[in-house]
Amino acid sequence: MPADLPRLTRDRPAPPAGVVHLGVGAFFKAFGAIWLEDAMATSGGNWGVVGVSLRRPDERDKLASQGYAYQAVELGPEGRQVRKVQVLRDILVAPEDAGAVLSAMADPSIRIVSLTVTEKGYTHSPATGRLDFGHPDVVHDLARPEEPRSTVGFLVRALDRRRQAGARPFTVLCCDNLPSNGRMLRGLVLEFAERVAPDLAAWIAAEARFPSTMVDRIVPATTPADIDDLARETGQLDEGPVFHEPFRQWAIEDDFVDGARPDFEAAGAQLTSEVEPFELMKLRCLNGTHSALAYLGYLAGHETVAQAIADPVLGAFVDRLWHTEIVPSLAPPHGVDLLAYTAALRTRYINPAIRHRTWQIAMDGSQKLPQRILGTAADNLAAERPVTCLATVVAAWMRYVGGTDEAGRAIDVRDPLAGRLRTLSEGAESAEARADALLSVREIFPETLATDRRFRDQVARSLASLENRGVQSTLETFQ
Ligand code: CS2
Repeated sequence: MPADLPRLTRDRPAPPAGVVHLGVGAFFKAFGAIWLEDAMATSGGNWGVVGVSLRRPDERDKLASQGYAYQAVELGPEGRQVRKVQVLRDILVAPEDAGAVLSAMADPSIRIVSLTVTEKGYTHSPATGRLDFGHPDVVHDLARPEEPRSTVGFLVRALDRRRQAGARPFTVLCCDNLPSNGRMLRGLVLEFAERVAPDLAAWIAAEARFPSTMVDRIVPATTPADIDDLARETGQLDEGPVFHEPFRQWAIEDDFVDGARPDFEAAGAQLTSEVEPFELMKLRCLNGTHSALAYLGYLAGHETVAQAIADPVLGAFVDRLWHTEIVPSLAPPHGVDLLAYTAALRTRYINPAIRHRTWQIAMDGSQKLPQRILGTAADNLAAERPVTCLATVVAAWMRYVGGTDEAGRAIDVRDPLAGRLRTLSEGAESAEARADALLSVREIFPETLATDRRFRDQVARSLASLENRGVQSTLETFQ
């Protein structure tokens, strides 16, 4: 990297703050931040963003010396488009100063606290959607509410400060890939608040708002090579660029405290009273097949989604998964043709400019499988529809968390339950025993699903086949 390149700078001041965003990472920078900027460009408003990193200082360290401006690079089939995003005002790092984060959230000029903290950031049990009171961060935050560590701990304490100050609450805008994400987060916040003080819980239940949303844009992690290439191309060093596909979709339940929100509609978002059909469609059709391509693709030696979907055997498997098991489980949102939707997904996956690593998507499977794969399987079983492909995705995940790929190389499995999953996998003497051992993890698999013979037997069969014959020949039997 030529060290003498000038640093990217801001060319206009950030708008006054109206949003605190928890979890400043590539997805927020390429999605929420851009919608906010677009909404302000058309309709005005003070919706500048104070970002919060709940874990590491990296994002602040990269962006501080460029005034929190960065570039968003759209990677289309016909080339790239670079845009400077200037909506971020600051980034606070929670472990360095939890008090500063709480003060920002308690400031009455903040009307929205939005979140992209990933599935595991909610300290809940993925199978039940209830708060995990045994989680070390939840235990900590109940004991020391002034110095929270968890997302839920921050939300409850900040809302409490506003209540005590006689201020209005903020709207909590969840932007993670969880089913009924706003409603679920409201439940977690109320469970926690109930333990702190029942009257606080009652105030939050009555006054705060937690709209559910469906968010969609593919944004792979930025690599050092991406940063170097962009610097060479633009002649400026930007340490925090993001790279994303052209497509974006945001369906938002129109339920904000005092109706205070940016004009998202002007920027093309869908404000609706019924967001659930959008969420289910996206989680099952997109994220479900993303996870399928991640586990099967990684095991078969494919580095990216574009490579995996281009593999004829994997591509045919994903088509079958959509058409015979996912689409039949869904009631489409009004006016949406699900076959056109899945065809468009295929085109998005194939975009070779997007290097979305299967390894990245494979992360945190224990937190992702329930809403991406298992809900679909449970619905299909209840309606006597097939689960063969869905069970095979679960088997591929089991093979993956075992920690060795088909060429005998170690897999760097990242998952909050990684250690336990590995132990269960290694302790079992056959594929069948391994399937049963992993199906017994109740944070992931509800008992009714895990003990359903139709599902359990297919998982065991597919796992045995993946172990003995590999991905390619296992999937060939589906053709
Ligand atoms: C992906 C998502 O990493 C993952 O698990 O499935 O981040 C996916 O790219 C987005 O949800 C697309 O909107």
